[in-house]
Amino acid sequence: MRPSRRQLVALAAGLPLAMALPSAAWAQKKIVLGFSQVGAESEWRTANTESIKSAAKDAGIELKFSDAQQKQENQIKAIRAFIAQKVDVIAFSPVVETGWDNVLREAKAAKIPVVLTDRAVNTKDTSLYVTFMGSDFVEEGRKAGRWLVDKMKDQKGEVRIVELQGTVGSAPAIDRKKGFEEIIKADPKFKIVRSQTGDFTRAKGKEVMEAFLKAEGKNGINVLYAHNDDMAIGAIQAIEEAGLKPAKDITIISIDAVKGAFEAMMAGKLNVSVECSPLLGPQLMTAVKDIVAGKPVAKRIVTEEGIFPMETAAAEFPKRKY
Ligand code: GYE
Repeated sequence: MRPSRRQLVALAAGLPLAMALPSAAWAQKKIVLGFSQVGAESEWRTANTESIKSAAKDAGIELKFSDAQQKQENQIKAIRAFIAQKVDVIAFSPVVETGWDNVLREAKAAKIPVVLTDRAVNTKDTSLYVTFMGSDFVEEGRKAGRWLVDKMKDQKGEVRIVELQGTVGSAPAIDRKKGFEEIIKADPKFKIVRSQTGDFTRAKGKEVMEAFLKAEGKNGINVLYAHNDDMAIGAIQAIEEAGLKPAKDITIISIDAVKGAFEAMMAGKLNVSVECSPLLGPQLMTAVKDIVAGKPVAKRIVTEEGIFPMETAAAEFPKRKY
């Protein structure tokens, strides 16, 4: 009997004969993907988890899913467990940017390819991951900034901005701040008077906005820039409880464009949301299959996205998938 192509490839790669499975057996072997998720902090994250789970199912990939509850140590533990279980590919959305080199070196030593989804890591050694797929967060910050500069172009006096930052040390918090500041610094009338983390959650967004309102007084804040919709939605409650009108007394800009943001915009309480798509599941599964098949995968896969001012919300809402 002639050896199959798969067997020849395996033999040529120096793999033991036992691994040169007959092609039928090989075809039946399910790819196992270990995925370490950040947590369940926001509507965005829930949609992202759902996208990954359903795409794995559709692609016939066995998914080992682990929720880190916003803690890096839990993600490191999960990645180590995936290495011990000898999964085919590890994917994760790193909660913060730094501190991954050791565990990624362990994966590399075990010859398990790693895919970054949604958030980037900060490392000098880019050989530690195959690809990073997700949004351009700096550009999202710029879009928020450009919208504000345009909206306030006729405003003469100072524009006092409060900022609700995402999780400290996370790629979206760092980059969304950077992109926004890059744009508004062109005009000194824009001033970020307070900036604090709300950890991407509604509860924290509300709590920190209450503190901002207390510190700055009812007339001391013109604009709220929130790094995600959930924090903006929490803050809207705080603004209403303080007797102010959200989106009128205080202009509110946020990021993600999840359904909750569209509802707030249609209720006239949120001015604009910059889109950030959580639907990364299908492209992740394609990349996983390509990697296992030995096909080349782009080092960076950027998600395409737009911006939705409140005037467009009612028309867009029925088309939204998350
Ligand atoms: O914007 C936020 C979530 O990493 C892009 O994380 C993601 C961010 C998203 O909790 O809502």
